[in-house]
Amino acid sequence: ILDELKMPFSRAAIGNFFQQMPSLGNQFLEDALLQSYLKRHLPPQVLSEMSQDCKRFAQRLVEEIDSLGRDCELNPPRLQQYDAWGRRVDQIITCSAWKKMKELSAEEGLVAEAYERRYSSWSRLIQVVKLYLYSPSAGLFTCPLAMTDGAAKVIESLGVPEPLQDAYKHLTSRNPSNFWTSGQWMTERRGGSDVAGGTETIAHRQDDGTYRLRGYKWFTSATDSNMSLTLGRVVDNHGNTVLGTKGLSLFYLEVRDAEGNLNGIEVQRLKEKLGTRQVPTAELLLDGVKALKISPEGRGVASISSMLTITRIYNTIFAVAGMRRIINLARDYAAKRFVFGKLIKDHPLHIQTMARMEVEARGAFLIMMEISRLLGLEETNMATEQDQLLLRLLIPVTKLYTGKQALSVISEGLECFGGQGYMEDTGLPVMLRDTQVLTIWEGTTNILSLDVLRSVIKSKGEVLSALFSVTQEKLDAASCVPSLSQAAKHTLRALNKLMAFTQQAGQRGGNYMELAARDFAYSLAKIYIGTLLLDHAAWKGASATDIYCAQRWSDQDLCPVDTAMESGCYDPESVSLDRQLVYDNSPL
Ligand code: UCC
Ligand code: FAD
Repeated sequence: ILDELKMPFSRAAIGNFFQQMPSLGNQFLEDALLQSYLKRHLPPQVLSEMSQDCKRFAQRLVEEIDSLGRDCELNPPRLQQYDAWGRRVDQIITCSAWKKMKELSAEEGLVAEAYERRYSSWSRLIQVVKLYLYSPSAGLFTCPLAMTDGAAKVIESLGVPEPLQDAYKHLTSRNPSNFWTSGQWMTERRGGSDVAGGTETIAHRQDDGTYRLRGYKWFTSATDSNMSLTLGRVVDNHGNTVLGTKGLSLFYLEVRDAEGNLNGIEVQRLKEKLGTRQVPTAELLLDGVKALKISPEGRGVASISSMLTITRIYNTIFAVAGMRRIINLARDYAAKRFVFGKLIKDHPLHIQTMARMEVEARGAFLIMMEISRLLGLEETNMATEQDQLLLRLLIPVTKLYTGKQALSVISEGLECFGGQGYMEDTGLPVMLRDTQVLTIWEGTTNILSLDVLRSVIKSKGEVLSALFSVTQEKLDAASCVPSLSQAAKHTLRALNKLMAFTQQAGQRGGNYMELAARDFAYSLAKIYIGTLLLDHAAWKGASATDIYCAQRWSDQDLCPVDTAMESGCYDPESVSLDRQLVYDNSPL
């Protein structure tokens, strides 16, 4: 040893210091806000049962599942198009860890829990908690689970008709050998946002009442799934189809037949993606796929919208759980890394940086729980009209906001590890890569901002009235708590500005509201999250950190739409000025 110390850099020794790596603890027990949220809301018996299960599951994550998730990243799927004898086989080959994820998802009831409703209206929220724990360790298996859950939801909303009963049982099974996953094939080459303008797939009715689909699906994730829901246009007796959304119907199909042969599908290629490499995402030629029409003709988009609700919630879960995971790893690391004479956890500027991440993650967590709670009420017929309106409005708001914030928090999180945060073999960079997709799939930020407007217009403003009245009520209550009154008043001022903006904008014509859509959605998110934080902090069981967190949230500009309106961002002339700015010096 003495020799080594004298000559630390020789062929036999590469130096004495090795940084201790961050380690993963029990993510259920370490999550202070999760614990206090559950304590506050769940009935004691339900809390006790689900806590035991989640504690066990979180330990299983540390001991078994987290490394399987890493294996999924290191052994991505590949496509074998031909067998040795030249036959077209189109096999998507996945690793054993990916297959194990499917088994354990069934065992743990990750989809089933929401449909068994053992815990009445809390079932959905309890399922979401388990998915939240699972998500960052799942090697992206929550992607197929999202679509599986979404497909079950569509089938349930159709009343589980006889031809879909088997599929429903498979999707909601706890038995690994019966459990099915589903795809969601909506996007074609012409459009993933503009599905109505982009769908070229046609459906010919057969004598037995089934349909044959022909088309090209441009993005199909988890293409190793057993079934899928997809959109197509029914061809009438004269060979015509109806254009636009009114021509789209929803179809159910099984990917393979009983012998394992593909059902009129050719896998053209697997996509080469920035992230989500664990998941096979393919381009598919549909060449006479046998399918069942499961929506009334022309009601395809409306019928698949309940799937969108579910997958957008899973998107949120992935975003919020990713923020939590990087923060928890970074705080562990900060207690192990020693620089400038002390641990980085003792450098106040580093801790301030992490505290800002923490505020973002806690806010996102509460809005995720809020939509899960509301969905649980709706699914057990316990939701009031106000709850239903809130849910419709908050789904796109939450998806778009948490997806964007996760990118910023996870990027900051990598920086917390310095250069190691950039090193592939730490398993950290994959978190950022995978997060980038959250703002694109299941509706981009702009498309979801426009969906917020759709929900406002369709409800004739009632979704906003519901949100404004719940927010007002909670803020009034919080302003009576001395430590929260300033933050509550600040949030109330933002709410009043937003209400005033809404009234004014309603009187403006043209594309005023379209231009304001993104800032409007952000204002809704910031104000409502601030309100949820205050509401939680006002609870008698709240901690000092709950109070501090609510105060910190309210420090920001909570109503960006008002700030941008004041500076004329949505005035008619800004459209051409923006265009000139973007295309400055461009030949276009
Ligand atoms: O991207 C994908 C990834 C799969 C992987 C899953 C991962 C999940 C996360 C996992 C984490 C690890 S799958 C593809 C996703 N594609 C989209 O999200 C499409 C984005 N585009 C839109 O959302 C557009 O807004 C469209 C397609 C919905 C617009 O279509 P239309 O046809 O132009 O829309 P309309 O005409 O406004 O609406 C048609 C009907 C209306 O109902 P009715 O006729 O009764 O008035 C709308 O109210 O559909 C209804 N509708 C909705 N209802 C439209 N959107 C909604 C909604 N969000 N909720 C309820
Ligand atoms: P476009 O619609 O061309 O959008 C381009 C840009 O224009 C975006 O910034 C968008 O916000 C903006 N834009 C579009 N319209 C408007 C508007 N009206 N106002 C303002 N801005 C607008 N799809 C499936 O169906 N199934 C899958 O399994 C699936 N898996 C995917 C997996 C991955 C990894 C990825 C990246 C995508 C996947 N998709 C899937 C496709 C995804 O849903 C679409 O890519 C997405 O919805 C965007 O559609 P687009 O690519 O056509 O973009």
